[in-house]
Amino acid sequence: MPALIVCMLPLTAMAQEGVRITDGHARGANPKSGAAYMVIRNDGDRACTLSGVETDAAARAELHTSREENGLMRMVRTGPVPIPPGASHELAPGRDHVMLMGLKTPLRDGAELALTLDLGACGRLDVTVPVVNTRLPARGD
Ligand SMILES: [Cu+2]
Repeated sequence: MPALIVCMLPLTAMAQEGVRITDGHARGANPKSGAAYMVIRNDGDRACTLSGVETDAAARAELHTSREENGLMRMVRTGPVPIPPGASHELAPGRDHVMLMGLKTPLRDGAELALTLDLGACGRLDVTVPVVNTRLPARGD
């Protein structure tokens, strides 16, 4: 029996080696949409590329960035985002973020949001972030 477990573990363990997230949180903008934020740190020796995000919690999850145009904050799709070894990339209000569209249920404080990050050559990373609606940003999404 122990041999079987040893054989199965590396598949998932290797995909995530050296990559971790900190400061993850999410909040709703309205009942149908919201955003998720986190710092993705690459402590491995492989070049990672944040290429996409998936979730069962919403119809769509996209990588967005916020930028100012003519005095207005606008959101546009972004990515893929390179995260070289030793680097980190911040998804934060008013900057890059995971946009959630078509939420199946509104994001309520205390709930947890499960996401899968597609990190290119670094594989896929399952993360869970808490919903904190009161953590309001300065501007944008
Ligand atoms: Cu957005």
